[in-house]
Amino acid sequence: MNLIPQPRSLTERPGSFTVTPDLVIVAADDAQGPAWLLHDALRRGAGVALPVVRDPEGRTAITLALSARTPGAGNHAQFPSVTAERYSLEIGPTGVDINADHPAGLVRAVHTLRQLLPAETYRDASTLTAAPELPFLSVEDEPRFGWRGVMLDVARHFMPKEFVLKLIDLAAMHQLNVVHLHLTDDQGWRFEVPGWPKLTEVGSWRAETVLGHAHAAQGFDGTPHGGYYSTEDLREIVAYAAERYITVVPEIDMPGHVRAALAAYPELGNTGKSQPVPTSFGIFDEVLAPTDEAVQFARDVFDTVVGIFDSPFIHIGGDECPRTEWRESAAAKARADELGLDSVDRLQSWFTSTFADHLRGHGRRVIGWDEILEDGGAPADAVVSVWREFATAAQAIRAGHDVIVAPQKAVYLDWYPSEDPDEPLHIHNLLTLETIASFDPAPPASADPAREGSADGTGRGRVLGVQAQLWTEYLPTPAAVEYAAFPRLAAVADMAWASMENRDAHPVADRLPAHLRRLDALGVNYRPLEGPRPWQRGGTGPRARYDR
Ligand code: TNX
Repeated sequence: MNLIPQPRSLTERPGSFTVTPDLVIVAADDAQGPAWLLHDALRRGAGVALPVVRDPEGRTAITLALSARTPGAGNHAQFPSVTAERYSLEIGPTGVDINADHPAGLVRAVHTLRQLLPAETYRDASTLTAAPELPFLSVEDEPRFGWRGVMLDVARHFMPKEFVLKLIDLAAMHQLNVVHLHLTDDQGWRFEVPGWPKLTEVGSWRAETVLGHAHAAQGFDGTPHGGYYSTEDLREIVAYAAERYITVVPEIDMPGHVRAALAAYPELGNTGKSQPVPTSFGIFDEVLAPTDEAVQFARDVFDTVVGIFDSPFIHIGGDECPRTEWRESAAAKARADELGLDSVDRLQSWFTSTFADHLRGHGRRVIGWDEILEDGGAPADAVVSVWREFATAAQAIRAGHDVIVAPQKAVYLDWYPSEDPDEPLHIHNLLTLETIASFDPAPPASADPAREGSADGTGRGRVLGVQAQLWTEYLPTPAAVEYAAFPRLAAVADMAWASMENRDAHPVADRLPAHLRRLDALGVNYRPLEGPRPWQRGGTGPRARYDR
């Protein structure tokens, strides 16, 4: 079957069910959304427009049913929860039966069903010459982790809205349920905030971009780069994801990585100095000043964000925030004293709590990169994205935090996919498919924290799940992002969904060749298993890797 991710249990039987135009899709009111997703997929990819009905009236059917009713449960009411996503799928001579407790589970089943059809059905128009067949089988499925994410950095390089929607589709196909958008960074601010017009007028574009790697710059390209999403664009992205039971988690990176905001409003910084949006990449000393104005700015930003995104979690960044400017600033020292902090280094912790309090008032929880654990730490309800060292996950859990496992050595898809000197420019290091396929995201001291609800028996912190990162310093276009993402993201999706036992029994490497036919049909610029095609190589210009 070559399903990715591997379902929890799958039993094949001899025979197959033919998808013919006289079938109907049966769904009660609460299952209509998933039913129409299936309808749309079959109409486009298989050329059959099956009626979606409430009563089969004796016709052969694909039936989507909710076994335990969850009246009024919105997309996010049960997120992240593995039980909301479990489903059963039964294909036999009398039809197809899908059951789940929650519509999210029905959507996951629809995506499994789609993978059971010929790969050609992933095309936007049917190229089939015969009615497609579905193998007789039964699947009982449930994810290992309730948070299965992919982060796209749309700040370093702006990605068109169409590509964000495509990534949501690709996430859905791989049974991921979180698309995290890194919306702000030094090199660009990507959405509108009422009252702060210069964020987009000034902060959303830079004059040019470094050619080659920042550590071996080959000059600058002389071409402005920028873009931002309108509020309507973001609402569309959120709604599109919600139809697929995917949560869009917005990230506003503060108090560091804010040079685009400071280019727009230098008064929010520690020096007041006006500097343009940076044209190269790295970690900059310029950070928010610990002032009332900066806090008001952050509140206005978060108030806008919660009006657009319905995610119960809002990411506040918090990574790579040098203390250099605070240490040199008399005003920052005075503010730290006034707040009773014994060092300016603790100002980041104060920012984290201030943001968390504000967002809690909106009924949301903050997530921060693992630096929020340092110099005074974060409120207990803050979720920690563990990115530097995997071992930090266990520490964060012991400190009472829920964690998202996102270690660079296992899930940073901006790292090189191979040691091939012909690889196109990536940021650095090496992350192979094999490394991903063998990584167990459960921290030691716990066999399966997702099931126990606690990694250390305290009943406090726990692993919400796993998330891959696509940082785009050196992935300037959707094609470059697709090359870095696939097929490695398929292995991440398998890691996040399937148990270790199931992954050992069904190595993802065995399923990838068939899966790549699906990505071919979708027109994804993936990296072939044997290495880059000639036109995907770095060549000898600024897209060549500089470390070879
Ligand atoms: C570190 S991961 C960063 C990003 C970079 C990334 C490159 C994290 C929280 N911060 O700003 O883009 O490394 O791999």
